[in-house]
Amino acid sequence: MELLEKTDKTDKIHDDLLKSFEEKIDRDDTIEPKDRMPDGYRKHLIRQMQQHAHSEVIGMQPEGNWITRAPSLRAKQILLAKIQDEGGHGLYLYSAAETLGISRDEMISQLHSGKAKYSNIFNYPALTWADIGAIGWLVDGAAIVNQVSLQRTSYGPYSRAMVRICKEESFHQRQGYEIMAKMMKGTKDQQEMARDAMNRWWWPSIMMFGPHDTESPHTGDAVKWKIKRHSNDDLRAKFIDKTVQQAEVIGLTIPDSDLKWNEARGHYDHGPIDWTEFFRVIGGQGPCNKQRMAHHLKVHNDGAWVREAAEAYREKRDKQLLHL
Ligand code: BYC
Repeated sequence: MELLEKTDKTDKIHDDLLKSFEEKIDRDDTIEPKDRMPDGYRKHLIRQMQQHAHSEVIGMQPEGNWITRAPSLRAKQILLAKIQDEGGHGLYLYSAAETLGISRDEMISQLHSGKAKYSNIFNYPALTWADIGAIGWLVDGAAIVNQVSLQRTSYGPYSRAMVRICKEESFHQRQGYEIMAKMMKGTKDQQEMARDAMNRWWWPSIMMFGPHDTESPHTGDAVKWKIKRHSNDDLRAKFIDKTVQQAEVIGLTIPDSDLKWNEARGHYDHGPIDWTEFFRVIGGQGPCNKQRMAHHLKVHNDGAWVREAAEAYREKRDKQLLHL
């Protein structure tokens, strides 16, 4: 009886907490780190936010490959600033994810073990300077559409990180578009390079939004908890609609013969996406997965002394503060 009463009481507390969480979600209040939240909500966010943070940091690699080969000092300065921004985005997101009770070490170790994912797109190589244009225009362009929607996500720290990130992303998208526009006005070889980059980056970019809604296992909970404000397919359609027009302006053709305006839907219809390729790439078998992870691991290990020094400094400062 004693035990039963206790359980009833515990159940009641649990129900009340769940009710107050759900009411906050219904009112469009943000959920903050010290608020009680269902375990599933916390786990869902830890998975998505760390995937997002890892994407920002791994995404520095294909672009970093071109810093020493940028065609002008201006282009090099812009590229450096952009890559530095991506590192900063990773830091905002790791810090925001830490508020959910996971440490940065644990996130990095999940990345290294393959338990945590990062965006499919960063497993493709940046072969020419036009690829830097395509990454800025298409990859950042797709990321912005997703991130503008995430500005209204229900978890406060994630939402606020997105607001800061979006301000920087629009500059990234423009720098990529500018490179592509310039190349399309250049020599025949430069135009060919731009077309080749467009052809290679288009399909992986539209895969960035994730599987179709009917095949997306996490969308149900994400929409219920207002983590996602728009579905994968809605965001993909938004990106395609605006990018088709931008491509036309600079004389590039989207490599999809099925692409057609659908008056009834108010969106472009597109051809079938190769999901076998998508799952192969996110499963570790893309063209650059091994290289990306080996590089991350090496730099992480090389940087161990920096973390140790920072930790020793923190301990020393904490001791000094205690004696004040
Ligand atoms: N890549 O049920 P679903 C940047 C996985 S960086 C890899 O739809 P969800 C930049 C998904 O994780 C910013 N995996 O999942 C940086 C799940 O597998 P698990 C990039 C993907 O979470 C440098 C399974 O497929 N943006 O801008 O509801 C230079 C089923 O999917 C992907 C982000 O990281 C993918 N594309 O929705 C330039 C966005 N898609 O976890 C630029 C943050 C799906 O069960 N993430 N999967 O093993 C999100 O918004 C959401 O997680 C997604 C997927 C829309 C991607």
